This record gives sequence, structure tokens and C-alpha cells, in this order.
Amino acid sequence: MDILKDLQERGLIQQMTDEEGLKNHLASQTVTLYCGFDPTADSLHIGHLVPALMLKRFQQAGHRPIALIGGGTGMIGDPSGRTDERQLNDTKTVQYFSDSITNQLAGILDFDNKENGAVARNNAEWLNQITIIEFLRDTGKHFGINYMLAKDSVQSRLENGISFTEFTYMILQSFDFLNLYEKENCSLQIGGSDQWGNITAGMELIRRAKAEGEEAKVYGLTVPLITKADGTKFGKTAGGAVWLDPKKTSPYEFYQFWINTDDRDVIKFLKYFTFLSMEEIAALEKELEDAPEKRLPHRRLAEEMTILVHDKAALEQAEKITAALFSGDIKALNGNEIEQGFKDVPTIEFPKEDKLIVDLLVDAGISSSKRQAREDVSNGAVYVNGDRQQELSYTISAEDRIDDKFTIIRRGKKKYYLIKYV
Ligand code: 545
Repeated sequence: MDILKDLQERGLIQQMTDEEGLKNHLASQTVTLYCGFDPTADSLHIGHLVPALMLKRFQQAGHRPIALIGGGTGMIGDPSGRTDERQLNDTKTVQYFSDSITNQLAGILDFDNKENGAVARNNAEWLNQITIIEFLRDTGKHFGINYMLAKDSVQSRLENGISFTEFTYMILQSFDFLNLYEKENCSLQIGGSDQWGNITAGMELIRRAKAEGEEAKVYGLTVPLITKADGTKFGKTAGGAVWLDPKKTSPYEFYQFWINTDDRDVIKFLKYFTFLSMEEIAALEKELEDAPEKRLPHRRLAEEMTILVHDKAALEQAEKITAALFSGDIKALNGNEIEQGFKDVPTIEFPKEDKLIVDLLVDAGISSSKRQAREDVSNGAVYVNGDRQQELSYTISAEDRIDDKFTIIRRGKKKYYLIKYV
């Protein structure tokens, strides 16, 4: 299997050093490669998926991926792709973030495979060991200030300012590459296109640091930044980023994110994010042309991604919620599913007390007055947990509380309200 060819067909390569050399290198041996993740948050989001899945693609092609957790570099802060200085996190926070991200990567990569199992490393392991004198003498000496100043990550910050701390970051990442090259025989670093400067700096350090006459061949490769046809930023919803952590983005929301992909982006995303073959994707593209209303590629994308990041059960639940919301069969859902499916609807908190339907509509601000509430009910515009309720004397009671926690009121065609009992 020609991994580079597959990646190129999928549009997954932005830049690489020495294409011919890298191609031969990958064809002739099991290559150890790495991608770094700084613990700057307690979860990865879908923007980090492409490079993480890229490691997996290399692993499937027989190579050996290292997921590098930046327990050391995360204490410093990469200026790449940023317009201003980072807020530093304390050691405990970075430690906590490191553990969360390591666990998430373990869910994506295969760490158990005996032949070419993925490896997790934390650069705190070596970066916390070196002394400042050693660092400046042995590593800093290889970096010219002009070379460092010319990097995009520094250039783009000269106006807003950049601290010596962040300015030094590229040397730390370079030191990692050198270290992994020496200790793990790692010869390829990958990352997003924002990492190009740091990756090439590391290659340069390896070239300079190696002993005279020693043959050191290392490579770099970046994946493109993901763009959308409508020009808006990828991976953001009204509620913020789409996280891999199900506590931050529920599997239902996650599934909805993918299923709502723009027609113009869906084939590209299948290529970027899934492991479907190019033939399968071509067949889905044909489906999109022939029967766009069926949204088969969107559905497939949402399925693949939900299983990949969560699991089969999460997918089934997401599909169940989607179907119940579509048909209005609210009673098919349990409390947890109600919470996921109605996260974005107006929520009104009430004590667990029986209430006449008319009073509830007024107290919750669903109907503007008692008269309006009576009219809404008599007209048949009001639904309790999916069932139309036209009885003015109806009392909302324990029986209407799903899992003793929620009642869903619908007024009119699609205006939903979540009553939450506290
Ligand atoms: C550290 C030490 C190394 C090599 C790399 C690094 C990290 C690198 C960096 N990468 C980004 C990152 O984001 C936070 C993730 C966890 C919340 O800053 N200096 O750590 C992103 N990276 C993945 C892709 C990226 C990049 O993890 O490379 O381009 C996003 O797609 O921004 O020795």
C-alpha cells in the first residue's frame, strides 16, 4: 500500500519535505513518526482529529506512531497560529489536561498492537531534566536569531509582541524531534500546517546536531487546515467548539454536527475524517448527485464519526433521539436522552408540584396570559411530552415527569420548552 498516494488522493497533505525521499523511506521500512499535542485544554476537539487520525492511517499502513503529549511544552505555549501571548496554566492543570488528552488519544490509536503499537510519550520526561546551562550551550547554539525571527510564528507576532518564553518554544519542539530521533529512531514529524515552522526547525537541529559524517535523514509533513464552502470556521457551532469529550459535547450533538454538513463539504470530510475507501466515497458522491434529498453521505459521515470517537451504543442513542424528535415521540426517550436532545431549547425550572396546564403555560412564560393559555390549549396547539392536550382541567403531575426530571411542552408546530424539576 502506498500511504502517501492514499493521503494525497484524500487531500490530506499540505506540505512535505523531500517527497521522493519520504516515499522511498516509507516503502522500505517501518517508520516511526510523531505528532505532538500540548495540554492546553481538558479535551481535544474535532479540529485535532485530522492529525490524530493521520497517525492512525500511518499505523494501519504498518508504521509506528508516537503520540507526544506536551507536558513540558504545554508549560511554555506555542506562538504558532496565534495572534497574542498565551495565558500560562499551572503545573496541576497541565498535568490534569495531559491525562485527559492521553486517554482520548488512546481511544483513537491502537496502543496494544504488538508489531507496530502506538506509543505515548510525554516531553516533560526529558524537558524537565535539562538545565538551562545545558540547554543554552548544547541546543540554543544551533539556532541563529535571524533564522528564528524569519519564522511565521514569530513574524506574525512582532507587532502584538512575543515574550522570550514563547519565542523559545520552537527550540523545545526541535529538541523533542532530536530526542525522539535519537532514542526512538523517529524520522518523521507530522502536524497541522501551523506546525510547519516548528517541524522544519527540528529537522534543521537534527541536521546540525548529528555527528560529522553521520547520515541523518528526517522528514516533515503537514495536513491542511480544514476550510468550509461557506467560509465560516470549521468545527464551531453556536455553542462553541465540537469536543471529543461526551461531557462537553454530547454524542447526539456530535452526531448532529456531522449530519448537518454542507452538501459542498460532505465528500471532502468523508475523505479527511473517515477510513472509508476512495471507492466507497466515490459511490457516496454518486448518491449525492442522484438523490441529494436522501443525504446518504451525511448520514454515513455522522455514523462513522460517532462510532470512531464514541461507540456503537452512542450512535444508536443519537439516532434514537434524532428519530424521536423527528416523529414527535418524546415518550420514547429517557431523561438522559431528553437532556441531549433538548439542550438548546428554553428551559424552565419548577419544583416538583402538580400544576394545572394553563398555570404551567403562564408561569413558564410559554403563553403570554391566562386567556392566551386557555386558547392555546383549546385550539390544540399544546403538546405534553408529544401528546396533544386539549383538556383545560388537565393537571401536569408526576406522571408527566420523564425520569422524574423533565416535561417537554410543545406549543404550535415546533416551539419546544423543557420543564426541568428541581
Ligand atoms: C509539542 C511538542 C512537539 C511537537 C508538537 C507539539 C505541539 C504543537 C502544537 N500543536 C497543537 C496543539 O493543540 C492543542 C491540542 C490539545 C488540546 O501546538 N506545538 O497542541 C495542534 N496539534 C495538532 C495539529 C495542529 C496543532 O496538537 O498539529 O495543527 C492542530 O490541527 O495546532 O515536540
